Amino acid sequence: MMPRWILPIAAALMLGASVSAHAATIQITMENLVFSPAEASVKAGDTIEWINKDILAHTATARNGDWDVTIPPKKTVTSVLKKAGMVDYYCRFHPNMKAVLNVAP
Ligand SMILES: [Cu+2]
Repeated sequence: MMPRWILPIAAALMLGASVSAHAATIQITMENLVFSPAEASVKAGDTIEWINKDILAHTATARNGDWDVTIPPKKTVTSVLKKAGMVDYYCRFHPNMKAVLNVAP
């Protein structure tokens, strides 16, 4: 039996693949309460791999409300960026964790 969270991730990956043949996967790491890189330039349709190396849960929460990803301790969660724009995001549990995604169309 697959864990329940596998299905949405698999669906998101397939969706991302169909958006663009050139979609890339970008890794953003959360370690010692810091997003790295703090500023990343990506493209709409790209997949972000959110890698949490901490023993605490983190979120990647867009200030404009577009997305909100929760990453459990020591886990990796993927999400696909659908909208272009400059997005400030932060962690809801640790508001000092801040970073920027520059999403090109
Ligand atoms: Cu956090």
